[in-house]
Amino acid sequence: MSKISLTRYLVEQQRVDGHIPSQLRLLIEVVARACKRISHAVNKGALGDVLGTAGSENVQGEVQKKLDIIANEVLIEANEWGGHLAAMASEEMDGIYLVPNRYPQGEYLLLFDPLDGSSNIDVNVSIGTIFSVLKKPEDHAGVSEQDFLQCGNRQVAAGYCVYGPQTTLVLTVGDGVAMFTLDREQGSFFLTQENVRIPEDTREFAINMSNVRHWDAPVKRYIDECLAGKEGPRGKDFNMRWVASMVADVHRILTRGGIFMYPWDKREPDKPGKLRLMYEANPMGWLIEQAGGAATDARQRILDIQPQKLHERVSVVLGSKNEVERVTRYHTEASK
Ligand code: AHM
Ligand code: MG
Repeated sequence: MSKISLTRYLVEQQRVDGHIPSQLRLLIEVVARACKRISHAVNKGALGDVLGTAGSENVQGEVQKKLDIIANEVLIEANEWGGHLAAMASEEMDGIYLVPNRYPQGEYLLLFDPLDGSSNIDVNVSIGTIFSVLKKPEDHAGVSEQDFLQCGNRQVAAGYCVYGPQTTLVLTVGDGVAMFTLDREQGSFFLTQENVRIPEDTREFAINMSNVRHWDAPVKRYIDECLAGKEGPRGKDFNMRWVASMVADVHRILTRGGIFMYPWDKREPDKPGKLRLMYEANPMGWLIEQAGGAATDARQRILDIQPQKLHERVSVVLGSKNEVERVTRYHTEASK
């Protein structure tokens, strides 16, 4: 059987269910094309002069890498002229980016973390692009930051592209999760897995263990129990993985199960967490749920959180359903 390209997949989805409007299909294809360009830049590494810092900081006070900025520009350039978008927002831009007047305005809003896992760029470890698509509210003309502040359960498409040994695009439009692998010779993404499912149980956790002394008691309880292994209350041994690229950790979980946690900790008690709600936790949370997993902020479902600001941070617990429910239960029990 011939391989199914991303374009063919989207066209057929549109035909069968009619739930991918043509503007949304265009949007997804444009994002995929941008990811292809980012993938090429990532691959060139030192030969393409794309490594190292850019000497600037983003709105969160993080030092920007050259590739953070390149990826951001690639996504903007690719998306601004197609007529499918009203505005964009990115981890690397303080405010929203309006589609310039010279181009037609569309009905969608695109949010992205152009290059996730920035600390891994220079050391040749997997990194990625995360994106989330919302519809602009129809009750008014123009577009403002307020229009972006919608719960994750309003997303109409979400996905990521991981730049690892293979470049893989992972997508949901609310009808399960599909994976597409980039064929470099043909220059196209081809469907490599459909109906991705995460096992409900797991023996693998992902957390940055160097923060153990800063954790809240329920997080410590959960990890201590995992570490106690066969002899402990869980009665089984656990394995640990931490790539420090959320895309790579989530990709592993979608592939073989597991739990990922970046919880609130005492280092910066006023911040709800490290990761960003709108362009990291929401798209990843939706993908995980669409594959049968769960995603919470350790207390409530991530997708039900009403964002108050564009760059809002959040605690993240996601992956195999039974483990996420356990961690969430430990938190509810502790606050009683
Ligand atoms: P970034 O978007 O600036 O790259 O930061 C997000 C990344 C996640 O991909 C990853 O899970 C986490 O930060 C790693 O943080 P740490 O270095 O504290 O372990
Ligand atoms: Mg990120």
